[in-house]
Amino acid sequence: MGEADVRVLRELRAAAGGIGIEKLSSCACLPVGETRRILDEFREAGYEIEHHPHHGIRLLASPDRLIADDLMGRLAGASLVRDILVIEETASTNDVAARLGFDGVKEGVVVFAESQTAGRGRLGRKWESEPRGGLWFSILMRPPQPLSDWMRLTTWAAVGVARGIERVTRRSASVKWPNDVLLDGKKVTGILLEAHRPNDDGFAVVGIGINVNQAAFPAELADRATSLRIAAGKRFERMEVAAAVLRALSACSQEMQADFAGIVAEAWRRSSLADCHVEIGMGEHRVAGVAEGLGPQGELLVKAADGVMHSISGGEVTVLATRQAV
Ligand code: BT5
Repeated sequence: MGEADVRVLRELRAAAGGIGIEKLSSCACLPVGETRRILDEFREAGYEIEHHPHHGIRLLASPDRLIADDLMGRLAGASLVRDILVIEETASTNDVAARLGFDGVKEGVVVFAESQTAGRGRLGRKWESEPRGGLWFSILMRPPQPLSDWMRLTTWAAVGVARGIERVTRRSASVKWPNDVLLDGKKVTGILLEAHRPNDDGFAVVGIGINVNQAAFPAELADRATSLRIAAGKRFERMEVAAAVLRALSACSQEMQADFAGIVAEAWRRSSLADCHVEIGMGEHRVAGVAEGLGPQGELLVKAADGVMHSISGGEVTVLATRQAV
């Protein structure tokens, strides 16, 4: 897909009610014949395009396939994203992004895969990545801040994804510390932050898995996982979800530079943990107490029964009792 194709798509989307071929061509700065040829190519590629005698040309649906140029064309102003790669199948998009990082590629590349054969969560856990069922992607970043600040990226990603999901579903999304986004109390997104420091010029890979159109999950996940489709009762165009999420992440990234405390405050407002009695497992180590807030880097503040405040930077949270029950 070239620049002209992206322009035609953009004009078609802007004119949702339909547009005549002459107007479409002039808006896209193309001769009419060239526009017609591009429209034919789109139809062959799976875009549903109607040519109505009164309304003119209308884009009815885009293919259920991620197309890098189409996605990029929907991201005007999203400064976070410099380039998009779409791979049909790979083991894990985090590995692909890490390879780019080791090769010295600049930050801002987003790697999507339609299918992951070894999608993973934290501690090597399996991440279910149904082919074309969701959005499986990784963002290559080179944060200028010291390594100790990089954990902020998980909070940033959780807030950005929650905002993007809300925008497309119109349902409120919560954040479960540290790396989950929930709809209706069930996990719809998992985030995997991996830091690489081959030398002083290190990089971070933020891996994000968003369940979009799955109708069901394997039995062991069925009561804990959800998709946008299950939560909202309809299918979503995955590129539209991807664009909304990347735009939200980009806006959040700018806010984060100026005011990370604001992002942390939003993560806490969205948190399903506020004032809950929780237990955090960190390997063999466990801390129990009341979740009282998030610290300046996004760490969870838990007040134990002996009054000691613990600041925890990662782990597995179990809610022992909700606010009402404490
Ligand atoms: C996570 O780990 O939630 C991070 C998941 C990150 C996935 C993305 S996809 C793109 C990129 N490439 C990768 O290889 N990974 C990233 P954690 O908090 O450890 O949660 C893992 C647990 O979530 C599993 O043990 C399951 O219980 C559950 N789970 C697995 N697949 C799921 C899914 N599709 N939806 C909801 N929950 C799932």
